[in-house]
Amino acid sequence: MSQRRIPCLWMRGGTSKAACFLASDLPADAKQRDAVLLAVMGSPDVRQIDGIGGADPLTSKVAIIQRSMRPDADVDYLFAQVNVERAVVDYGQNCGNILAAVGPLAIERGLVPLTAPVTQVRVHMVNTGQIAVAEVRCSAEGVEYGGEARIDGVPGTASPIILNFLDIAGSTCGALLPTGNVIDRFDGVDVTCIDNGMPVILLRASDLGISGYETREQLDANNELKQRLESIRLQAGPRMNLGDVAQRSVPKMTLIAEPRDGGAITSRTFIPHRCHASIGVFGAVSVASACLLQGSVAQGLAKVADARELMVSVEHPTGEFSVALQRGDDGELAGCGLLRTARLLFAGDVFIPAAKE
Ligand code: NQM
Repeated sequence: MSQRRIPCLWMRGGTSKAACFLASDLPADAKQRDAVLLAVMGSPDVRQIDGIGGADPLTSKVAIIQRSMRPDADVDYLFAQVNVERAVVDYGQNCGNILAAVGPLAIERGLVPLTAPVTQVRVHMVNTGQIAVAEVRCSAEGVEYGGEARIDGVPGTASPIILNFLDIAGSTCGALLPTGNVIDRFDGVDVTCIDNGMPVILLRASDLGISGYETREQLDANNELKQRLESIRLQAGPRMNLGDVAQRSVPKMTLIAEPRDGGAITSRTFIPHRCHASIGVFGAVSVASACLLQGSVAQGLAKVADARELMVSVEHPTGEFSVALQRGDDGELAGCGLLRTARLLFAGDVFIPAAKE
């Protein structure tokens, strides 16, 4: 049987990797598009052996872009999380790591005119409806990928990409505190449910009988812990306005403990069934935001300054993630920004069996 070829860029964005497409190169019909994306990644299969996915949720991602019709945006970015083990493609979450690749991607694909030394790309994040502004370093020849910026979870250095977010509170759940409470209790465990760019449930690691400093591998091997987290997640999902979350990749589950490397808080995040090697971008923003909330489960553990402009460093299994937060006149969260890097890894065509369309 013949195969079909689809133009594709394979990119690292922050600490994740994605297959990146122009919307016009994929089927317009959602069901057909999902079948194509599953075939591209090689899902469902724990090894994704018949596709280009890396057998890990962090490398089984897709970015789909097109020129935006919105006056306040240059490109539309639709993120898809392709499940590794199940034939599920989830559009119900955003991904801030892959967002870091979207600015360079839009320039590579000619959707945004190149300006040196910095090209600003206004990205409409279709999954959640907000705008992010990316600053991408460029020369007259194109995107500058090399540079001196370092992010934990990625070896070496690369060109800095600055991401600024305007209004991401309640991105998916409709409110920063979707249950209306700063603390809820499920299965006898106190949690804080928050959405500042990503629906996240924070829990104190000690309340679940662990330290919060375990490795990703230790936590992934702890089936009893994973069952307890899933039970809480399934109960909290509907209360966070997410409906039945059994098949969804949100909310994420973040176990927190006191910082021990000079940061504001220590985190271990399940996304939602496997432990993250570091932490997601919007996941980190939501965790950092919870550290500022009076009465959240982070209170008493988090070490944060009482300032209008502050950096909140979220420690994770492979380092830390710094989130710049601003408070408005009323003391409420007013904006945030952060630094990522990205790299174009491969440009070409990805092949899928013709029958998968
Ligand atoms: O939270 C993983 C990642 C992500 C998502 C996840 C992300 C974010 O590390 O914005 O970046 O939480 O599923 O790429």
